[in-house]
Amino acid sequence: MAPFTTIHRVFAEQAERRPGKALFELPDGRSVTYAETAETVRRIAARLLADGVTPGDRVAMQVEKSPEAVALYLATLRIGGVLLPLNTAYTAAETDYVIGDARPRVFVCSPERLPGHDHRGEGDELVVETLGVSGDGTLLGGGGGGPASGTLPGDGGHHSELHDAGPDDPASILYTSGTTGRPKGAVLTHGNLVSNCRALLDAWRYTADDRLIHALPIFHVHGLFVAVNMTLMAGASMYYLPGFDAGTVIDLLPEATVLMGVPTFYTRLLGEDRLTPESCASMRLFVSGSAPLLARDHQAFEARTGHAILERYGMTETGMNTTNPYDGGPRKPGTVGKPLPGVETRVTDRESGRALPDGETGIIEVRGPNVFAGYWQLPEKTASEFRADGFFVTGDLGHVDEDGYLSIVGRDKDLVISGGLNVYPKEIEQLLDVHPEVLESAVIGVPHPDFGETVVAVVVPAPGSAPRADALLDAVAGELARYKHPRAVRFVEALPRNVMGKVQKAELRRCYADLFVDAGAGSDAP
Ligand code: MLC
Ligand code: AMP
Repeated sequence: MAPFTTIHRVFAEQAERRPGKALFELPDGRSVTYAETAETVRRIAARLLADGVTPGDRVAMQVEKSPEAVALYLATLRIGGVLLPLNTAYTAAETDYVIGDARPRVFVCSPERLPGHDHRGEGDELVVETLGVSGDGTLLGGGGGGPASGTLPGDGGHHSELHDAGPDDPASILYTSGTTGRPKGAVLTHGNLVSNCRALLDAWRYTADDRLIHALPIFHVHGLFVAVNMTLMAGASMYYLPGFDAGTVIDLLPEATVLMGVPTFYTRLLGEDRLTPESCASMRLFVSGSAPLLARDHQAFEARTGHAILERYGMTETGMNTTNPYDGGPRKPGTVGKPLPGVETRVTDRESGRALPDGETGIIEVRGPNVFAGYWQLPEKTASEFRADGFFVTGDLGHVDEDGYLSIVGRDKDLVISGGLNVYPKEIEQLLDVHPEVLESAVIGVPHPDFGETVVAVVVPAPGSAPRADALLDAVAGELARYKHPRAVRFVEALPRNVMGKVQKAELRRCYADLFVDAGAGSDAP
């Protein structure tokens, strides 16, 4: 067996092997090579060391997408730090919670974010650095009085200086909310990242010849630990976009070979006349994941382009679990394929944990080198999500067909996935329920033509109150990232409950299923 290696070590090797090759192709026509990125990694690593980061320390990153942000990720790993990527849409309250929980040594934020979110008051421990979208800010020494390039302590740039992480050492903590309404940190190890990346490179035949269109955010598993890691490890290049814009992606298709996206990417691309077999002539692979891709969109995409989208299934806590085949079998619409090599999945009965025969629907469980180490400082919560034999209980519902393909048919966890972003109803309900004009609330996800699902709040007014929807939304808006905001509020006299008193969300979802059916992309409450 090959000795254990890490993402940052493979990157360093790639940078030596192909220094002049473009890693990033930017929208303004500039490119950034492997060697240039390696140099930025060394500079940032030196800065982080000077900030006092030691192995195991967390480095929080809440910055706009830039090549330097990827360098910050690699620099953190290079010195044994643990990367804590934060969604740039988080409000100050959401950010403060995560910073307070994970206690990073350094918090790197956008320069624009600094005035509103200066965490320096949280004790001497936290060092705040800034990194702007064009590499400006204190982190790279431009404007914050940091040391100049090339003269930094520890800036040797040799492999021997790379931190020698083991497979079980933490590499990153990704916060994911939960049914409790409080975000919890999923601790991913170096072994998780490398093993999953290797399995995907192999499964999708991803090589140095690939040119990826990267239009995802880099604060989630999909954009960072799938798309970026695969590109770095393969020595490939990426068209690195600030976000998803259908027109820009279509412009790039003739230059590219692979696109990785959430289903909203594909529904939006289908709305473009320029999506044709000709525009996709150089493309070899379209991947979808993070949320269910409707079979109808899969079929429409194939009819329009000749390409069957390859759907795969993953999770923050597990990285990628299953994938449809690249070759050697059909990519079945409505399925997420089979387990990646080394990954085991099974479908069980929720209560007893008994494995169910193929065809029966139950909870999907996963075991393998991809499965995270646990929730940050929550050993009991961690233990409650694992079976005694090491399988992780995903909370997704599914079944396996006669060919071994897994289909996800629903969720046992109370979760809305809007445009590939997770929204936990509890977090919103807790805010609504403390409003003086609200007796109680239930937050649900309903079908949406652009985001797949969107958030709706069903509210029972307090006795004698007649709250207005916009006033309620205003009251919670300041606490919640924009993507979590309910897009409609409906008032009811009482919430439907079962005999146990539990709110029947399935009934509410049925009741409001058509709310956005005819709504256009991006529309708010009809
Ligand atoms: C943006 N908005 C959203 C939203 N994204 N609202 C709900 N859900 C979303 N996902 C808000 C914007 O703030 C804006 O607010 C309004 O909605 C319209 O925005 P837009 O311009 O249409 O959105 P856009 O910027 O184009 O973003 C949409 C998107 C993006 C789908 C391209 O959300 C995205 O890139 N999603 C991918 C998320 C992701 O990477 N998930 C992977 C998680 S990892 P206003 O104020 O203007 O109305 C994972 C594991 C796995 O799940 O298996 O991969
Ligand atoms: P996150 O916690 O953001 O990583 O989201 C993980 C969840 O996204 C999973 O538990 C699934 O519910 C969902 N998910 C990911 N990929 C798919 C897919 N291909 N089809 C359906 N749901 C998916």
